[in-house]
Amino acid sequence: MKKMIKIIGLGLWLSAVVLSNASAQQFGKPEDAIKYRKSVFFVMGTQFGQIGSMVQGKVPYDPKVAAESASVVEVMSKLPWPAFAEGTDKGETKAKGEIWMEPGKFKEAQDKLIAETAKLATAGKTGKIEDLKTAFAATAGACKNCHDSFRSK
Ligand code: ASC
Repeated sequence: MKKMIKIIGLGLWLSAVVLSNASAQQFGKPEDAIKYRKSVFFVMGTQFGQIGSMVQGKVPYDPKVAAESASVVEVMSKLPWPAFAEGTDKGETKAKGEIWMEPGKFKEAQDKLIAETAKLATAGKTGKIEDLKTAFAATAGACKNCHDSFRSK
């Protein structure tokens, strides 16, 4: 029992570290913020693509790999947002001005992605490809929803 409380305590502490770190991230230069968020999206997209290949039958389903990828996607989904700081709308970026003109709508799209990737991580842990398929489609919908409004082609 004591051990369980310790483990739960550690889990809460780790979540707090990840969340506070995600929200407190600071950048020296606008181009660093742009590079950071693009790096996060690149890792997220690569790991998500790995799950996509499995649910689309392009590569054999490996439950362990899929579960790990889904967990990485879940963590990544929390990280890019502070990097859309004021003054980072220009440069090597496809970010649309709407991000800064409609912050409420942008925040909603972030929250939707974070919620869907949490479900993706849960689905990854069931070891059932059907669960993964459903969660993959919902997460892809959240990606697309945000890209349609906030990323230029
Ligand atoms: C992916 C990926 C995206 C989304 C998006 C969904 O695999 O890299 O950006 O899915 O294409 O429509």
